[in-house]
Amino acid sequence: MSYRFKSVMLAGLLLGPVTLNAQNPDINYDESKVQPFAFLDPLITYSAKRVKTVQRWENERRPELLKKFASEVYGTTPSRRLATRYELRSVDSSALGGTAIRKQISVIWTEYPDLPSLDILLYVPKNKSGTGKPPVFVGLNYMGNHSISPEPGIALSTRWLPNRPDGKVVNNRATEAARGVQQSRWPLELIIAKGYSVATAYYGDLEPDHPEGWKSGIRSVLDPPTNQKSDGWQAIGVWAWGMSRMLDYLETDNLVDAKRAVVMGHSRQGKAALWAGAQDPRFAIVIANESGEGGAALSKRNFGETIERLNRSFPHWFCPKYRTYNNRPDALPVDQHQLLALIAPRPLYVASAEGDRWADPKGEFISARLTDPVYQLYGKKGIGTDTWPAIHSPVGETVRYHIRAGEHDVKRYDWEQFIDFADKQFRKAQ
Ligand code: GTR
Repeated sequence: MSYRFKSVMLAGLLLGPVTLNAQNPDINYDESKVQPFAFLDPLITYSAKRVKTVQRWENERRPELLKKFASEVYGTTPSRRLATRYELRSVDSSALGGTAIRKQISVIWTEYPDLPSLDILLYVPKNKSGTGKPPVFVGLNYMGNHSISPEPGIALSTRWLPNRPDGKVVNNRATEAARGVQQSRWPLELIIAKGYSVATAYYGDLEPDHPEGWKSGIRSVLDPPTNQKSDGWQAIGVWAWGMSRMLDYLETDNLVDAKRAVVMGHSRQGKAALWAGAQDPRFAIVIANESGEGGAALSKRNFGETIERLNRSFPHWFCPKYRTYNNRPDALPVDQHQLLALIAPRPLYVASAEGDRWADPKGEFISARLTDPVYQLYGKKGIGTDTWPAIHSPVGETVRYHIRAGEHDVKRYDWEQFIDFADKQFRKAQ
């Protein structure tokens, strides 16, 4: 980190004259009220040594940061592997108007027949545009596999789902009318036309998203939260783990190139995608869309959602220790740019939306920018500029960032950028 950059950060981007009540902080949306905060250098170890080589980063600093994110933020991922069996439920070789193969595969947890399976929906392009097997986007969806496309061959999820005011999910169960309700977030035609596969699954297959959800999810058998360990595994960690299990399956499927797997998540799934990418180096590219607090956004920058709000609204997402930082993010021994840095040297995309101030778009940008010194260790250029870009003007090379007009959502524009980024990165790697 150059001195110039540090001083620009501290003087220009972060300083503000107003003091907030530390006991009762309000949500701040005023850039002039952003308080100065400590910058945690990703390249200085907890024993105050400066990391100057890739070797030291990989052998010492990266592992100690990973451990800290587990003990302070996301909880420790259980190391026990669950035995699995893959059951092919359906194959349609003329899906999406004949352009794609659609498969549905259930991951069965063989030791626990009562545990819900993880139901993967996979689309593979029939028209291979590049050489070899197509790369694959991997991501969890919010409303069931049936929500990403109206194709009637997709099994309607029978799992617990949050009710919808439009009546398409009633008594926490999907109705036929729920088909395709989130198709705008998954522009399959575009993705397939560009030569990419997509693998998705409903995140509630792993753990329904409410405080009691663990009882019918993976945690009930792998690590029940009953004794409240301070680094106990929680829902974000479970979803991250689930994306790695999807990748385990994809490694066995000859239709896709699992070495070119792109983990992508939006919002809470953006948080999970980052944690998955940090822990599982098999993900070749990591994309976090509007992941905000506990995702890409700096925790110590008081803008938008706070740790306290996050833990209050979603007590089942983060480990108990994280709650001790409610209202005192300054005491956290990590900040989220260090999570992003754990992705290096792999390509990383951080995306924000102008109308999504809750997620602190500028805090997401600064965080991405602060990974640059780690990418530089590998001879790679990350974001490469201190200037927060204008709307629809992506910046950066191996770490890329954009801010889109509009609200908190995943839009076609976002996918266009992600695909373009993946194209460039995979071309470079050839
Ligand atoms: C919000 C939460 C955010 C983000 C979002 C989402 O309510 O406060 O951190 O995760 O949900 O997942 O849509």
